[in-house]
Amino acid sequence: MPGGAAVAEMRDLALAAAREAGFDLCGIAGVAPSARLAAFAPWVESGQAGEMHYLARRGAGGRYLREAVREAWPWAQAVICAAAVYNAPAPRSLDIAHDPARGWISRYAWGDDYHDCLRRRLEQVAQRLRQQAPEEQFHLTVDTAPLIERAAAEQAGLGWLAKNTCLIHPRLGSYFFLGSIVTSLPLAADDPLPDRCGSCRRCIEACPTQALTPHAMDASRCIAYLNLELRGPVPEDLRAGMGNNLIGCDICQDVCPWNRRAPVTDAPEFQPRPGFVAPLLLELAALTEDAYRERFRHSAAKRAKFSGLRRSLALAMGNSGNPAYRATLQRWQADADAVLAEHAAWALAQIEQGATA
Ligand code: B12
Ligand code: SF4
Ligand code: SF4
Repeated sequence: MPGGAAVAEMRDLALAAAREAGFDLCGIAGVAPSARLAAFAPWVESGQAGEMHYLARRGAGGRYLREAVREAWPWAQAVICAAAVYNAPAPRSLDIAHDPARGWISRYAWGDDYHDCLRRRLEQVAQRLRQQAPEEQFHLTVDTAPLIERAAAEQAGLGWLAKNTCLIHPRLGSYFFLGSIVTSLPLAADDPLPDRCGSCRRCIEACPTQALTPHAMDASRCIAYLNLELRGPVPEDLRAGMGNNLIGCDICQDVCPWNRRAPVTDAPEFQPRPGFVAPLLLELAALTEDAYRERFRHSAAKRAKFSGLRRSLALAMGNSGNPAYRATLQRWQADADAVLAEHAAWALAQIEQGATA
């Protein structure tokens, strides 16, 4: 293990390499137990993770892997946390929420799949560190490892864990991704930033499915869970709240005052692909499965899968109340996909109710 001065140099190297790789922020978190991590077990045990069973994976000793960084990486001494802005200059979801012709794909999914983009950048950082300390361990992750990345990034001084549960940076807002490198290097940790939500509650009040309480989310009610993670039927009491959201949901970030002047990125990989900003419902509904695969190749939006997208399209059509969707919904009502057929029937009932009201 390198000594004091050498470790300080490695810290500087990590921060400089992150900047050169295109990250907007980088900081270092320690791996000691924390109040944030202690909040994980009660959260997952109360069922708020819904069907995201991967979140509840346990280590050999029976504890949740996410409960402590060293559960998954016993050799860990620090976490290098980096952030990349994905905000692009285009409208907010609420600007088109009442357009019956259009649906909403979340901002984070407009460009190329962030998992690949951030991983490439993290690889550049790790490569520089490995050259200087080939005997040390470096585990790179964007989402997939059992690390609560926002809790680590909060400790690394990248922002505060806000009431909408997003990490917000006072200059960048919250439209940024996180990537992390768990390392055996004993890098000195940064200081966290203060919470600046104050008395604001806009996100909590704007959430259409009442998924938020201050600093905590019942993910089983979150629209991003319902349209990206949940595979079966959407609970009926949450369908109307989904509005026209097809992939993810931006509402609690779009209403946040810290995003009002959030900077945009010029990174080519995060610029909106044609047809991703506020797409026409009928245009997406006409995609065959092959055309769907082509359209969403290398996009984070493909997590919804063809069946999930059509299920959300049916709900968006029903929620619009627009009779123009009758023909598509009638066809889907007879579809071999039983979940789609049932959602199409629900949507048709909404349109008929609207027509007779
Ligand atoms: C599962 C998951 C989801 C789920 C569940 C979200 C959730 N809140 O858990 C769903 C599908 C709903 C989701 C939605 C979104 N996600 Co997501 N998601 C993840 C993932 C893979 C795991 C998160 C996790 O472990 N959750 C478990 C819960 C317990 O953790 P937590 O929400 O962070 O909770 C912490 C707080 O509650 C806090 N806490 C507890 N008590 C208290 C008390 C106080 C006072 C305070 C201050 C804090 C606090 O500590 C908890 C940890 O114990 C992470 C990547 C990762 N590996 O971390 C990305 C991640 C969190 N998601 C991300 C993004 C971008 C999104 C979306 C914006 C995508 C979209 N547009 O639809 C939305 C945002 C919704 C929102 N308001 O958070 C980013 C967040 C970036 C940021 N700036 O915050 C991450 C980090 C992915 C990445 N690599 O960039 N996501
Ligand atoms: S992403 Fe949407 S549904 Fe989820 S908590 Fe935020 S506003 Fe609510
Ligand atoms: S909308 Fe208000 S309460 Fe919610 S995250 Fe933003 S500042 Fe915090």
